[in-house]
Amino acid sequence: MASSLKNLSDHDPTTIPDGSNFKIGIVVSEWNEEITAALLEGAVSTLKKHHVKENQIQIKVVPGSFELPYGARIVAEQFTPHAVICLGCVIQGETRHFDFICQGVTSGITELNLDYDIPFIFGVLTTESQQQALDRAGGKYGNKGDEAAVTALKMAALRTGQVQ
Ligand code: DLZ
Repeated sequence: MASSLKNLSDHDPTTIPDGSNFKIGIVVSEWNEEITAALLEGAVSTLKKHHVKENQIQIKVVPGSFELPYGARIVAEQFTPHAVICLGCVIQGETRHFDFICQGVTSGITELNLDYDIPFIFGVLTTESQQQALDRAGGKYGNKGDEAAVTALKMAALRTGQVQ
């Protein structure tokens, strides 16, 4: 059966801005590390593919997705990047903790976007199972880390007036 789900890594390379002159911050959470490490790998390799050099990427690690907004603020203030990518993975458990973490990280990242003149990218998987997360972290639906990196480059270009 054909799936209507988008592969998160499918992009037209001609529409992706060159990253040579961008500094990109990444904040990644330790919870569900198997998944978040794959998101990080996807994000970094996509940035490098589009000419962001290693010394133009700053990576900070936080304990859980709930801490991503604070970590992103620290990266924004200390590294003055053109964009900050937030990577995490929240998997539904038996309690409502999932809802509160998702709500906290979503509104936290939204507020950062409005408070700073820097785009903060939402690269957080919110899934019902570990398998759904694996499918989106280098599995059959691509890698949300790639997608977040492409979004960061597009938003950095928008911010600096380089939009095609
Ligand atoms: C506590 C918790 C739980 C239950 N689940 C997740 C999760 O699936 N993904 C995630 O990134 N973090 C989880 N956390 C940790 C919270 O994000 C946070 O680190 C703690 O509540 C401490 O503030």
